[in-house]
Amino acid sequence: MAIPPLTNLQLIEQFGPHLNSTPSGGWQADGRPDKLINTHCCFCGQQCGITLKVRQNRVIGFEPREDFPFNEGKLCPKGVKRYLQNEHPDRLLAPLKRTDAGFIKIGWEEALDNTVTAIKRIQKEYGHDSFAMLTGASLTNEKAYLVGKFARLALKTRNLDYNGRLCMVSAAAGNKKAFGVDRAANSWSDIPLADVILVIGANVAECAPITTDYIWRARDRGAKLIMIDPRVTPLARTADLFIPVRPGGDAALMNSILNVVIARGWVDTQFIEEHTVGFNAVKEMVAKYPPEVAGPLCGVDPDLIVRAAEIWGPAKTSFLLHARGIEHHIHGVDNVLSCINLVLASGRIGRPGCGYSTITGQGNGQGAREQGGKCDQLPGTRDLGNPEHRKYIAEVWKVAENEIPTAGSSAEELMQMMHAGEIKGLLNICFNPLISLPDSNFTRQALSRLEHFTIIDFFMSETARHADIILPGSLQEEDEGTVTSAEGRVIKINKAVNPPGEARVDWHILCDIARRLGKAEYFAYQSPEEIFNELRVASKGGTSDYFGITYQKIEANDGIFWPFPALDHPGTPRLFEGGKFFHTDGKARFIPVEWAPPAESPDADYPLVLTTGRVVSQFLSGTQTRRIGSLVDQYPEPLVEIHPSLAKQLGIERNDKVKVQTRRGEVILTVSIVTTIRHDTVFIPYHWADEKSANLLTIRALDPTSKIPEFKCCACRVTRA
Ligand SMILES: Nc1nc2c(c(=O)[nH]1)N[C@H]1C(S)=C(S)[C@@H](COP(=O)(O)OP(=O)(O)OC[C@H]3O[C@@H](n4cnc5c(=O)[nH]c(N)nc54)[C@H](O)[C@@H]3O)O[C@H]1N2
Ligand SMILES: Nc1nc2c(c(=O)[nH]1)N[C@H]1C(S)=C(S)[C@@H](COP(=O)(O)OP(=O)(O)OC[C@H]3O[C@@H](n4cnc5c(=O)[nH]c(N)nc54)[C@H](O)[C@@H]3O)O[C@H]1N2
Ligand code: SF4
Ligand SMILES: [Mo]
Repeated sequence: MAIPPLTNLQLIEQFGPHLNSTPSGGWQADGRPDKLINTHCCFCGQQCGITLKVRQNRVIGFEPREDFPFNEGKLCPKGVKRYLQNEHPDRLLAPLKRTDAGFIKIGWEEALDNTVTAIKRIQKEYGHDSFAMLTGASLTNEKAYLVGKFARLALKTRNLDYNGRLCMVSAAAGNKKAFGVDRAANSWSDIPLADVILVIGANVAECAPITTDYIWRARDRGAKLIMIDPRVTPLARTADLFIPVRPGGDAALMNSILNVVIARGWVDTQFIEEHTVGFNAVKEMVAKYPPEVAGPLCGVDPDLIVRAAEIWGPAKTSFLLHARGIEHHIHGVDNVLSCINLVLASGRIGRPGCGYSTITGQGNGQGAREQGGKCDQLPGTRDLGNPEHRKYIAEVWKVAENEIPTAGSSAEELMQMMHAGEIKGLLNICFNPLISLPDSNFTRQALSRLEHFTIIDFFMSETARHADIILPGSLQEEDEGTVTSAEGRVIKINKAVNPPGEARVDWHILCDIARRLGKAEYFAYQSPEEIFNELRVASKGGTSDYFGITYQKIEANDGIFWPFPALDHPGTPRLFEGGKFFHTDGKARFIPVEWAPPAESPDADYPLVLTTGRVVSQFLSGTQTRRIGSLVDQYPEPLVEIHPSLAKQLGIERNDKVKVQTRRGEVILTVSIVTTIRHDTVFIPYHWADEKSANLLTIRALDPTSKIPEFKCCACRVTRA
């Protein structure tokens, strides 16, 4: 009989904690934990299971959870070091107020009083909508739900939006149009069963590291991997077929692959007839994209398009994955639809090994958009413009329907309204727009024009430097709640420690402000679970139905897949079983998309394409990961990736400083000359601040439907500095 290997925790129990102590690990060899808390990583949407080790109300270490079915003991470098935030010397420990002499510490009473007085004054003078709220998808479902209710009932403003606007909205809009629902079509357990995996616009190895393992498992069975990206990312180096698309070329490329698939008869006619509508319009559209026409549009050798079709077309099972590479565009929604058209035509969805998904970005990228942080949505992914939906939520909230404001503006549009002086006040929890929105110079001006700005954060973010009042909030491990992972799995975050100093749990802060605005009756919660139980009812009957989910059930099952409409429901890891989609007729929609150029194409003045993204050791705006020494060591500053042939042409050598300029601004950074990028494309990771910020360069151009900014391409010029 095989003896199961000891888990790391068992080893530590037997042999002592020195087994896990590292020079930069930060916990003493004598410090045995007095508590072990099972929870999840606070960073990306993979939501790996971890165990936090706690000693005397301090997080002193961690273990990856080997029993959690998603990551099974694996973590990426960020997950390994995430626990170092709890005791970090930069933690905000008391409320701060801006004065002429800089920020000074003040008491909570004074801080909250300042905020509430400003809200009342601004709203009295300029109307309710002149006070906006920004929020983020690192918050739990409970907090996201609370923020949605808080903005609508306590602030009475239409103008609430969230940082998922920079992330998930193109995928969400595309999925809703095609499938009538916005969630990963499959749990990740279908990936290893696929014979072909097509990844487009996703740097899986660096941004969804644990997904790499699922793809490898498929390849161990002989699966073929196609990767489409302007850069040969780490996973792409192992692909069977790599297609170096020019940024912004994806819809032409995907239309063309479908063109060949149709021409060779690799479509599932029965599936199309029984489960979809609109195929003929798509067939007509893609007829305009034979490989020799599409190739030049997307900067790709037409033969590669044919080879992709030949691998994808005849496969028995397949999985298509995409992420921000195709979504961060003014045609982001169209790009998503061009992928879905290929999947639907092949009929390979809703069955074992047959799937499709966008890879969710932030920790609660999925849940936060369902619960009401998005300017046009109510809980349960309900539509703020739909009278039935409004009426239902009004009943749950015990208010009249007309007390719920109508849909407001999206995040970048809100920034434009601040710039124009239409929005005068801002409350921000969990969003760092100064780093993350395009065209940072514009964002900085907009923030400086506010009459009042309060922010709730646990670190002094770059955006917080512009605030009048800073309220110290809580880290993920300082509160409990739920989040919904990339797979659509609702999981439980458990509290390990109390917030340090005078910092407070986020939801207490919001409820306190609501009370001071005279709305105590709607915010009399005693615990996150009480908020969750209201959320369950609010989501009931909506597409993202959580009604049957309880904290106890999540813990007992290592997470639960929505929709979960009743207490005895089995959960839904795979949507669309039996070809049943979420539109009222049960059918999926083919939607034809035409390729169109990006907002800004290269020209004589700015001859290159700039694209931006991530590196494995840093997370988003970097407020959290730029404070963790070992992650900084791994990638200390942004490097400008350019191809050797371009470097030669520009007279640039290894480690030179280069100036990258666009019509918005310029940065001077060190170059990284790599053969893994297209000759005509320049890449800069965006996690850094001030003069190192990639968003000094990017363009404020939005997708007309999703309002996502075009982070993934604009025109630039590179010179030796
Ligand atoms: N290490 C790390 N992991 C993260 C995050 C992080 O900040 N750091 N953030 C999380 C979040 S919120 C998100 S949204 C995800 C993002 O995950 P990804 O979307 O995978 O990451 P990005 O680096 O933004 O972009 C992905 C790829 O798109 C490519 N690309 C650029 N332009 C185009 C194009 O026009 N077409 C195509 N096909 N590809 C293009 C880039 O070269 C890049 O390799 O990662 C999550 N995980
Ligand atoms: N050029 C370029 N720009 C991009 C992208 C790109 O690829 N290229 N990607 C975009 C994408 S996909 C995303 S998701 C956005 C991210 O946009 P950001 O909003 O900048 O993301 P974060 O860095 O998570 O910032 C969130 C802030 O909230 C704080 N915070 C985190 N968790 C909590 C919490 O639980 N409570 C409280 N109170 N505060 C918290 C953090 O300290 C941080 O200051 O950036 C976008 N910007
Ligand atoms: S950042 Fe993502 S992949 Fe890395 S450990 Fe955390 S949840 Fe897992
Ligand atoms: Mo994101």
